[in-house]
Amino acid sequence: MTGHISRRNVLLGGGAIAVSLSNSRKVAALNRAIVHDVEINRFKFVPDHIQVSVGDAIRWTNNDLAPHTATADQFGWDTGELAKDQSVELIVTEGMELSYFCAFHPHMTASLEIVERA
Ligand SMILES: [Cu+2]
Repeated sequence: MTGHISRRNVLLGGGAIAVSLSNSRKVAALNRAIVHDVEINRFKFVPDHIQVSVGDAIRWTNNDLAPHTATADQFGWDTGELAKDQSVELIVTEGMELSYFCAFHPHMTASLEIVERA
């Protein structure tokens, strides 16, 4: 199963989904997908800007004692509350909002950039 995105904790549009493997094209896409890690350290998203491609996953991990979220500026997607040491993955979709913040600490901001896969 190496190369596959974890099916656990995958969020899309705020609801849990199972990654569909219903046809070989999707399987091929998933096999090339990358997981991008964003750590939350001392009330900052690290890194605060990442380049991703559609089909990739972004995994936020909260290393702080305080709870945090990664929430799109217009609320189009949201990790929900992350407690200390908790991680959540979200799949990158076309047209998803690119700027986000922490709903508990709005001064915490970060952004995504969607690029064609090399
Ligand atoms: Cu926060």
